[in-house]
Amino acid sequence: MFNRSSRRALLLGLPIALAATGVAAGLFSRGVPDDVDFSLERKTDAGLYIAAISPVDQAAAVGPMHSWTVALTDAGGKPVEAAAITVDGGMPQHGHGLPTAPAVTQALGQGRFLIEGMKFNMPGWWEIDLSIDGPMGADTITFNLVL
Ligand SMILES: [Cu+2]
Repeated sequence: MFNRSSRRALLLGLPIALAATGVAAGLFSRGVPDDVDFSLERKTDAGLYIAAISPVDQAAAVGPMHSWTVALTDAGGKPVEAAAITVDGGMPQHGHGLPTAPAVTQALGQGRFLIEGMKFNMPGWWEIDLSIDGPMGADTITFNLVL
């Protein structure tokens, strides 16, 4: 059995352990960091392009396969007509990628490109990563959304 002092340590330690567990759960599974940028139109990481993404039909939702468009301009706002764009992504808090392999399937003109095969299979914080290789050079951007 516990002597008096170790029982006291146990009684004091239990709430602290519970509080620490709660904080860890909040950090690692629920809360999205305050500095995450959720704008869907932004400069790319090196500032070579401005990229905007939007779902084609309706707001992005968990479940169905759907498409997005990317609108790409140079830093001055002139549409980029030809670029090789690859799509990746995943859930940073879960350590997994996208459940599908979405890809740009056509250039729609005026700097717009179609991404097909996007699917989100669970609620939470998702990243959509674009790698862009165009006339200004190669650049990347990560968009964030919470579903
Ligand atoms: Cu997940």
